[in-house]
Amino acid sequence: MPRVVVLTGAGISAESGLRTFRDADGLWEGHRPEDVATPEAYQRDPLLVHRFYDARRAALLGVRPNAAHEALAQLEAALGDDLFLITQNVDDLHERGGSGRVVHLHGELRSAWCLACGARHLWEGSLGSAPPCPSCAVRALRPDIVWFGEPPYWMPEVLEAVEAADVFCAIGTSGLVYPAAGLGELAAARGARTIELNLDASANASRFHEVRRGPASLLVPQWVDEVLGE
Ligand code: BV8
Repeated sequence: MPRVVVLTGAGISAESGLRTFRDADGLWEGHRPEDVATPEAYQRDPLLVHRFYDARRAALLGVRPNAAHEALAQLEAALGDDLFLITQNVDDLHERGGSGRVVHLHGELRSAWCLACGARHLWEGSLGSAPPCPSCAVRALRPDIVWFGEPPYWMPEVLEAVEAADVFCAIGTSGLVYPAAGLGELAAARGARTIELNLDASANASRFHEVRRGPASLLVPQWVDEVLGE
C-alpha cells in the first residue's frame, strides 16, 4: 500500500456548516480572523479573542462531519499507519467522522492550555469566563490554538511523514499559511505524487502534479476509492 499524507484545511469542513477563513466577507465581528488569531491580540484584548474561540467551540455542537471526513476515516481503516492525516483545522470533525489519528498542526478548539502550569485539558465550554485550571486552579487558561507567529505543533513528525510520502493530497486549503502551505512542494521534492482537491484555485495549485476542482464531499470519496483500488 502507498504511504499517503493528507493535509486538510477549512474547506473540508465548509459543507458541514463551519465558516472558512476566507469566506466571502472573511470578517468576524468586524475583525479579520488573522487579526484575532495572534498572541498580540490576546495580550491586547483577551476577552475579544476568547469570544472568537468560545463562539467557534460552541458552533461545533451544531455541525456534523460530512462525506469527506468519513472517506478519510475509511482510508485510515484501510491504510492504518501508512496514512498520516494532518489538519490545519481546529474543529473535531475528523475525529467525529471516524479518524483515529489526527495531527492538529494548529491546535484544537476543544483543548485549553494553562499558562500557569502548562497543563492541557479537554475543554467544551467557555474560556472567556476565566475558569480555574483543573490542575493548578490558576485562572490562566488560553485557547490551545497555534496563533500567527507561534510555532505549529508536531512539525518534526510532520516533516518526517511528508519526506517519506508516496502520495501527498491537500484538501480544502487556500495554501496561504506557512509552513503548512509548503508541505506539498516538500513532498514533491522527495518524489511524492501530489494532488490538490479544492473548490477554487489555491495559491499554490500550480505546484501540484494534479488539481481537481469541486466540493470535498464529492472529490474526497472519489479519490479515496481510487487510492484503495490501486
Ligand atoms: C510560524 C489556527 C514560526 C487559528 C491558523 C510572510 C511570508 C510567509 C510567511 C509568513 C510571513 N509573515 C508571517 C509568516 C508566517 C505565518 C504565515 O504563513 N502568514 C501568512 C498569512 C503569510 N505563519 C505563522 O505564523 C505560523 N507560525 O510561522 O511560526 C515560528 C517557528 C518557530 C518558533 C516561533 C515561530 C503559524 C500559522 C498558524 C496560524 N493559525 N489557524 C484558528 O483557526 O483560529 S491559520 C488558519 O488559516 C488555518 O489554520 C490555515 O492554516 C490557514 C488558512 O486557512 P485554510 O484552512 O486554508 O482556509 P481558507 O479559508 O484560507 O481556505 C479555504 C479553502 O477551501 C479555499 O481554497 C476554498 O476554495 C476551499 N473550499 C471552500 N469550500 C470548499 C473548499 N474546498 C473543497 N470543498 C468545499 N466545499
